[in-house]
Amino acid sequence: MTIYFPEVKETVIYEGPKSKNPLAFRWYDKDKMVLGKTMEEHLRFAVAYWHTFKSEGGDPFGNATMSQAWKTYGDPMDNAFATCDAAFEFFTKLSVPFYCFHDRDLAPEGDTFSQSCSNLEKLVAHAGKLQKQTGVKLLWGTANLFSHPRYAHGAGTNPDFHVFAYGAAQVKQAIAATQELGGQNYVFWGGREGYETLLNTRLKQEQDQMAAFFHMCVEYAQEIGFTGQFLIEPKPKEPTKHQYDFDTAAVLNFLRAYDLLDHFKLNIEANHATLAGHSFEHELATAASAGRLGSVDVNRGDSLLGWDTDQFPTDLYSTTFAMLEILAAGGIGSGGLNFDAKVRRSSHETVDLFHGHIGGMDTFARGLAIAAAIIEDGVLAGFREKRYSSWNEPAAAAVLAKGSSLAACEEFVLANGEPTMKSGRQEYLENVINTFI
Ligand code: XUL
Ligand code: CO
Repeated sequence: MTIYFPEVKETVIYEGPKSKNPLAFRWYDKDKMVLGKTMEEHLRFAVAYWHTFKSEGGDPFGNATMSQAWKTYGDPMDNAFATCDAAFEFFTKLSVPFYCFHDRDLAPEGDTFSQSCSNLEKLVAHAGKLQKQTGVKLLWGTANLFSHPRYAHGAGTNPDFHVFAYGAAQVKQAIAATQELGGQNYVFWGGREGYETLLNTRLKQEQDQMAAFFHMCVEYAQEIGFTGQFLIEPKPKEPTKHQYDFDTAAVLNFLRAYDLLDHFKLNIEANHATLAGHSFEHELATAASAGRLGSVDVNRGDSLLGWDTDQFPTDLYSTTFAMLEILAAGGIGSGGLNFDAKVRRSSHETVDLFHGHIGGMDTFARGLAIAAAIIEDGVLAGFREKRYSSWNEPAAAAVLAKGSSLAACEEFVLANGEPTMKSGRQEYLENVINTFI
C-alpha cells in the first residue's frame, strides 16, 4: 500500500504544553474529562476532504503549488481512489474521529449523470471499507452544486427548471451516499443560490423554488429513512454577490416562513460570520437561541482581507468565545467542529496539512478548557444573573408571560419614577476573561 505521509511515522499524540514536537498535541488530550465529557466528545473534530486533499494551491494570479502524489495518477478515477486512501491515512495519523465531503470531492463528475452516479457509488463503497477498517466516521456529506458551469445561475434557485431538476437529482444521490456511509448530518450550502443583479431576477420566485427544493429533500430523507440532521450553512456572499442564506437570522426567517424550521439546523462557519459583519460567537448564539445550532465549520478570516480566506483557527479569544456559546447551548449534539480551512498556497508540503490541523485542534481544545474554567467559576453567569434580576419582579415577569400591557408599564413608571443607571462593566468583564486566558 502506498504511504502518502511518510514524514509522519506515528499517530499524532498528546505530549503536553511543554512539548517541542511540531507533530504532537499540546492541548488536545482527547481522553481528558472536561465538564463531564472527554475532549473528543465535546469537540468532535472533522477534516474537510475538499481543502485538505483536493486543494491545489492555485489562485487567480498563479498556478497550482500542491501536487501531492495522490493527485498524479492521470486517470480521474485512479486519482479518486488514491485520494481516498491518502485521506484515511491522514485521518488515522491525525487521530481525528470524523470527516466531511462533497460528492464531487470523493468522485469525479462523469460524462453523463449516470456515469457521475456510478463513479460516486464506487468511491462510496471504497470509503465505506476504509471507515470500517479505521473507525473514522462521516460527520456530514453534501453535494457540490456550485463548481460545474451548469450551476452558474444556481441550482435550487435556477431560472431554468432543467438545471433545478439536475441539482435535485444530484442531491438525491448525495443524501443516499451520506446515508450509506452513516453520515450523522447532511449540509446545504447555497454558494450560488443568490443573484448578481435584480435586473434579471425574480427574488420571490427563487426563494419559493429553494423552499420547494428543501421540502423535497425532507420528504426524500423520510422516504429512505435517513435520520441524519439537515443543516443549512449561511454565507452572505462569494461566489455570488448576494446569497439568500446571508446569515443565521436570514436563514431562520426563511425556514420559519416556509415551514421548514423543524427539519433544519444551522452549520455556522467562522469566516462566513465575519463576512456577514458579525462575530463568530454572535452567529453561534443566534442559532442556539432558536435551538437550531447544529454544527460548526471552524476556520478564520483575515481582518485585512474581505474574502473567505479559510485559514486554520489559531485565535484563542475566538475559540474561547465560541466554546462558551457551544457549551451554553448544551454542546454540539450530532454536529462537530469541521476544519473548513486550508493551508496557504505557499505551504505546499504534505506536512503543512498536519501543522494546520494540529494547531486548530489545540486552539479549540484550549478554548474548551478556558471556557469550561469560566463556566465553573460562575463569574459571567453570576454577573448576568444580577444584571437581569429586575425581570424576576412580578410586574416584569408578567410581561414575559404575556400577561401585561402598556398601561401596566405606565402604572409601574408612575409608581417607581426614573430608573437608576447601571454599568454594563464591559471592561471589567474583558479583564476577567484575560485572567482565564
Ligand atoms: C464555502 C464553504 C463550503 C461548505 C460546504 O465557503 O464553506 O465548503 O462548507 O459546501
Ligand atoms: Co463551510
